[in-house]
Amino acid sequence: MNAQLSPASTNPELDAFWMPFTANRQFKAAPRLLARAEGMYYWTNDGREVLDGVAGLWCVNAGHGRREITDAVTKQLNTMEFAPTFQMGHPIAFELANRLAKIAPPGLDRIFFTNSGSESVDTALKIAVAYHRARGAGQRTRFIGREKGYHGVGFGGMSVGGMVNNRKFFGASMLPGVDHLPHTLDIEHNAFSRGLPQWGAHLANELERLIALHDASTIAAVIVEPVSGSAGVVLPPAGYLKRLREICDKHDILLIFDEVITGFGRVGKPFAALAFDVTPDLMTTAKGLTNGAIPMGAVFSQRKIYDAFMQGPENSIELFHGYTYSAHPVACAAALAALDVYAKEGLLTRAASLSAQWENAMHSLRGLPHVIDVRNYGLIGGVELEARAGKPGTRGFEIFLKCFERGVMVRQTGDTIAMSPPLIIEAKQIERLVETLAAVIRETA
Ligand code: PXG
Repeated sequence: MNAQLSPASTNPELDAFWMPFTANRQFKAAPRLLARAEGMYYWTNDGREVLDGVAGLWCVNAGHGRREITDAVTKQLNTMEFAPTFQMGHPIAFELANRLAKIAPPGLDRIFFTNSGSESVDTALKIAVAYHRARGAGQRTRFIGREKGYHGVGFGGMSVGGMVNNRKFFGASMLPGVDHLPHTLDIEHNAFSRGLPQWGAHLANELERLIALHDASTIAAVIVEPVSGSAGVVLPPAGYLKRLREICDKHDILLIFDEVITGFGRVGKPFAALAFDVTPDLMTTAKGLTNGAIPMGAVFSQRKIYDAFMQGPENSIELFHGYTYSAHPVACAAALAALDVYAKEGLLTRAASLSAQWENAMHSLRGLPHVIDVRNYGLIGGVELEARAGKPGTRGFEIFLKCFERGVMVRQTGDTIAMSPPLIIEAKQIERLVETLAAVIRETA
């Protein structure tokens, strides 16, 4: 193929980096470059201060530039930059797993390390299938995901995910045998709910329908985010997750919570499973695990699942799965230091004490032009705007851009603005975040 090359761009030094989940041409024509970060703030390459309303990308839970993490990483790099964990080990990998087991939801005390949320999801899906096989139910290979779900970008995560744009470009290149629950976003019934919506627990009963269709004996696991972030902040109706748990138990189906964004304090407890008092069989995490400083993910597993693999000859590998960088020593050091900071500053529960103020701040946006819903839980907020006729997403993008110009970083998904600030945020900064967003919403009306 001798395709035509793209035309010369205005910023050729930006051309080589094919940016992820980005409108590359638009970005490169008017780049937004971040150069430095400290505490609650970024600074752009031209020195402007920007309040971080999204913890980087839902990951910098303890705020930016934490010396404790920098020092731990530096020390580890100077001591041992890499060590394999296939048929070998190094002490802080075990130390980290033990530390995580202590803050985990009940029973989830076996930890498998990955390098990202996407890898955590694919790992959990594989563990689910291999678990059933290990106990003689090898026909259980189906997964049930949910519409609007986001579980990363691996083939597994994409297949159980339910965001149309993340799927449609890849056609039928999906895992076979996946079905989806309906999503739980219902603005008609639940607009402007404070915290969890009261309507919609019955949507969990749709799982019974899917089980009746496929038969329980073919289904390995159900995977959901307790709170969806990427789809624009979708909350579980009160009682919904408990109902999912009951149905999974009844049919011997594993329940996987994808806690990549809800993990490590975002919802006022260390994990959403604890906040909602519903314990999954497997739990995927990443992001806040290292405060975003070094890539790392972890899958938390019920002990019964781990134990099911520990059979057969003792010299046989029980799970043929892992990554070169599973439990990378530098990532382990970063995670241990992040956990220390979280513990010392009470950050894994701080969102609970801020959530009333956060909720009021979010709901103060009600009544502004085109605001059709406000959703909040813990330190998560979503503001949904009416789409412009024939131009979905343009209003949301304009608001995102204008907020950035005014020194506040938010996230935009379609016409929803999502916020998830570092858990160190102070009252004044919540005010600034919301006041800026309000001004921009008025201006864009
Ligand atoms: N599961 C969930 C629930 C996530 O939110 C992933 C898996 C994948 O993680 P990795 O580390 O592979 O990217 C995610 C990622 C947003 C946004 O703006 C959210 C994510 C990533 C990028 C942007 O909402 N979540």
